[in-house]
Amino acid sequence: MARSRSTSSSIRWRYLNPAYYLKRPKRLALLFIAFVFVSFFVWDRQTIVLKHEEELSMLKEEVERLQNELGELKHEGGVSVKKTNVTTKRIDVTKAGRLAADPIEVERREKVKDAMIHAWSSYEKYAWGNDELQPQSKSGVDSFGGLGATLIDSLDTLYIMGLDEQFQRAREWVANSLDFNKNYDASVFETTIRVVGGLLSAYDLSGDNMFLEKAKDIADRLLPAWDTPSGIPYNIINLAHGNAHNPGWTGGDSILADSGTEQVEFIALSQRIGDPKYQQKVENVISVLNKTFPADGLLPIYINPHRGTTSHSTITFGAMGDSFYEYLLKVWIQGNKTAEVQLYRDMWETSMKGLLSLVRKTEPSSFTYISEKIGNSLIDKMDELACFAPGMIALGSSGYGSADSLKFLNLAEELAWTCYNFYQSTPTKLAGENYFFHSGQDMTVGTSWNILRPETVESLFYLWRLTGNKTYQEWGWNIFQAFEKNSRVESGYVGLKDVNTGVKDNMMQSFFLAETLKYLYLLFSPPSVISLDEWVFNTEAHPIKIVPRLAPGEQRKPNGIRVRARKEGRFGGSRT
Ligand code: DMJ
Repeated sequence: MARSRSTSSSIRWRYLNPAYYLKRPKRLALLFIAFVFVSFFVWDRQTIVLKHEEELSMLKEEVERLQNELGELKHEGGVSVKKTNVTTKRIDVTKAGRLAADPIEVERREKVKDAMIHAWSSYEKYAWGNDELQPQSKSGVDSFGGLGATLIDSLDTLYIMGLDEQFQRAREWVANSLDFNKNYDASVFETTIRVVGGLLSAYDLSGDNMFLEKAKDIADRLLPAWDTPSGIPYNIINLAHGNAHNPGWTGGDSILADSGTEQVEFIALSQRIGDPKYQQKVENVISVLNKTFPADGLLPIYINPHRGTTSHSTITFGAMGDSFYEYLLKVWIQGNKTAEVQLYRDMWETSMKGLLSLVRKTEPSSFTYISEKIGNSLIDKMDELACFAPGMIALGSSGYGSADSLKFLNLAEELAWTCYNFYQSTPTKLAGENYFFHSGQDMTVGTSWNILRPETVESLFYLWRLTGNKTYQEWGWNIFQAFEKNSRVESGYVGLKDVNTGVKDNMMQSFFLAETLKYLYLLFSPPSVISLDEWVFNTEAHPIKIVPRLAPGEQRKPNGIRVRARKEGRFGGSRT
């Protein structure tokens, strides 16, 4: 009996013995086919489930959008302040984050978020409502007229990182305490990129109309700056009284970057509130500059606001020139790359030809850099500020045909390597403010401070997004660690007076929270978090949603519906 039980059990187990199948190839084949079939079935089910989940979440978004449009239709007629449920049109930036599986990316992203929490809570504790925090003296300072620059600059970073409580506290301050009626001579450029840009971005992300109302308020106070004989704006304006002028040290001239870096914000504002006047003012600047645009697309940094022409001065992709070139490209992207904005792309491509004429290589290590120019002479100097250029060039490269596209992407990668070495070449591994290039010595630091600037990590972010090369994440991580080591103090983050000695200063620049930490966070986030197909970053790293551009003579009402404008003409004014 015992023997027969063991025999029947061994008969049952023989199916698990590989030798059984080796002797029976037909059964082996059948087994294999069954295995393939079952695997395919399981894989297919999973794919269908995932697809359905995706569709469901898209449908939910669509329902939210439609509910929001319905709400706005009920409130049609101006940008009236209404109690907006910030979740109605809320962009779910973290949903895409669930796709991130790489544990190193997740860990690094969390470390950057910790840095933001440290910077923000120090600001909240010691400088709430002030423009910037002085971490060493644990006090606030109003470097921009008392507009809460750090707070406004931080809104979208807090939002993107999912720091909801902090975002809500900041939102309440903007709603209840932010007052623009200040007898203060403000920089039109700084106020636009930080305050108008920060508020618009907070609006685009949260759907909270209060932010749009505030953006309109400050933009209205800046607008008289464009009332000059040429339309090139004065760079300083009194926020309470509206009288505008240029700084004395420019000899009465306007600065190129200060005059040509308001287009993204003012176009976005016009689109959102349905009033073309902001867009007209800033687009007219480009029309005026285009009338005398040189063949190499390189403009000196000073412009006469009466004649609308440039004065003899430095040509640079660094301080005072930089973001003029950046916005030519970004308005083209913001305008959906349509014929309406082709002029911007054409001007940008012309400027890129000029940029190529400034490109040189160091000896002995062959680092590629962008020199500056005065008259016909090239100056072997590059600002860290010009390290935004690799990102810009990479971003614009896909608009060329394949050969040029590759050429410009290569150039962007070479320049990024140089900028990364601005950091790696110092004892603190943080970059100085500018570099000089002497034959045989590669690069030497000129002005040796570091004020927590973002440009290099900005470019690493774009290059990682556009090439998928993880090397850029490694470089960004190394730079982040150098900030942690040298700049983190008990009450926030400070700059360095000297990148050679590591001696600290006493200022946490608002762009550290707006830009440096945001770009680092996004460097370790999936590309779908603030997708470059849907958003364009202003020069202060505030993401602005790309929406269909208005055709000539069209206005967009607050509900998004496009209508013919009453009497306004072409937004581009006298564009040629
Ligand atoms: C920021 O305010 C902006 O990025 C601007 O375009 C240049 N300077 C700072 C950061 O360095």
